Amino acid sequence: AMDETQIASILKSSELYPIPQSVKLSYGTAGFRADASLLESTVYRVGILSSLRSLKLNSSTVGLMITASHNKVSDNGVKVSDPSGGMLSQEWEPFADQIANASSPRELVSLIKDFVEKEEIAIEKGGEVWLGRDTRPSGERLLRAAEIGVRSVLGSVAVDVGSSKLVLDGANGVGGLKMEVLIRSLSDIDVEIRNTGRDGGVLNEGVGADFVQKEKVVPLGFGVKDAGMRCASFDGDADRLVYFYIPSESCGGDKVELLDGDKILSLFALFIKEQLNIIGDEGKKCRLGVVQTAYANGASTDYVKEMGLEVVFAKTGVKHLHEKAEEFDVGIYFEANGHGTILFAECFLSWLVGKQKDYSEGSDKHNAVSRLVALSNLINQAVGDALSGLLLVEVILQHMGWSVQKWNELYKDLPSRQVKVEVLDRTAVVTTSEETEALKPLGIQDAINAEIKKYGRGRAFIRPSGTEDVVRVYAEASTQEAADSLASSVAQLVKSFLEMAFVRNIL
Ligand code: G16
Repeated sequence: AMDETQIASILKSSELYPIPQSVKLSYGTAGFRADASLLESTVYRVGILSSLRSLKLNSSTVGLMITASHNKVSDNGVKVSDPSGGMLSQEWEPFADQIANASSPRELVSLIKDFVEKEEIAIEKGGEVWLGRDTRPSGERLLRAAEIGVRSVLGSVAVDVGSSKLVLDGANGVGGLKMEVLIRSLSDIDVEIRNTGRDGGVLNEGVGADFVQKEKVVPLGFGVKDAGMRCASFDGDADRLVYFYIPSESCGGDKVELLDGDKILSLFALFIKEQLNIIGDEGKKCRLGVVQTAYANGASTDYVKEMGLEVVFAKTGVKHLHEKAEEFDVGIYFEANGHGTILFAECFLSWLVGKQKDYSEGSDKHNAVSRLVALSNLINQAVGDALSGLLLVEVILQHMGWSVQKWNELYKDLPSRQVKVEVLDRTAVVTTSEETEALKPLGIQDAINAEIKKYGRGRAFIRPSGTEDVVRVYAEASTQEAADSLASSVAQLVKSFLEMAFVRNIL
């Protein structure tokens, strides 16, 4: 049966897709077909149906295809296929008709509720629906509606099996402009670039990777119309990269689901580890390691450790991470802010190239080795850059058949908060080499520790910025409210300890 949260989720998302007046739709010869402008609410509802169908069949994969086949381009349609690949069981067609024509969110929910009970569907397990579309211009918008429908059945995942469009925020900087040039020579990736600076937008103002990562809100030029889309942000000089998407439940709010440098690192680590596993015993000998900073979300560190990888910590600043990553055969480093890359040791790379000759072409091992060699050529091993990082994320997602949402599920970030404190003299703060503890001002670390103790999974540190006149505070805890409160009490400590230190200096 459906619980309150589930009901609320469908009620909320269905508000986004009101049914057009005076249309009567029926699941015909090949699903629903109509003028594309009438179909958003229908496709959204078929998304819900597809999740239920998957759940009914023990979470097997169900397909949802958006096409009006031979009909004119302004038409579109939606049909569902069962896990066998054949058409949706005809027994479900009457239910499809009923929900497609439900006149209000309440009626929709009540039809779904009755059906779930009648069919004895265990709705809490989570289903899986693969989405596809043809080349019709209305396809993308409808695919978004289908995705929202699928996910409004909580726990269900929608996998976009086409190479769907990426929307890039260029931070009104140099990266967006260069990306425009780069994508002209790429056929396998579809990118729409916004905030190129040409429309008068200001560099890094309300846009860009730093803004999105720190504030966790949508950059200018993005909004609820982009809900569910795979989006990415560069920073002003295009050496940072973060991904994000606007959750469908946001209904006009400005919050984003952020996939930061830690998530990018985790995706890269997973992919490389998989290739090494395919290579077998010899591959497993490779020393694959990860370098993070104190800013790394605790959940990401746990995730890579569980994968069996070695994790070391470095001081903020890519130059410090780079140095430590060089100690591995394959060293992946990323700052949470999206700065990072992957380094291949010379001798390991020549070993890989040698193996490429040993293994027979087309074999699994040959493919795995070739993927790693290609990766080493694609990624910028000098210091990393957002363009090559983005291309690598895109190929891995395509290789896995993953949506940005599926990628985001690798682990769930612990809630965190970063704030900066303007101080008279930031050099009064001196930290240990990994920046996790403050050595000066004397006594401040004990005071911070006492605050941390008050919170479940609490963690916090302070460090003087290396780029502006502030002291930075990072806090993490089991809820967002707790992380916010820990950050603000540590910020308060910074203020009072630094004022005292300043006064003492003058006296
Ligand atoms: C620079 C470094 C980054 C570092 C950041 C930290 O970023 O290149 O590796 O994470 O500074 O800044 P702060 O010390 O102020 O916290 P960017 O993007 O400004 O070159």
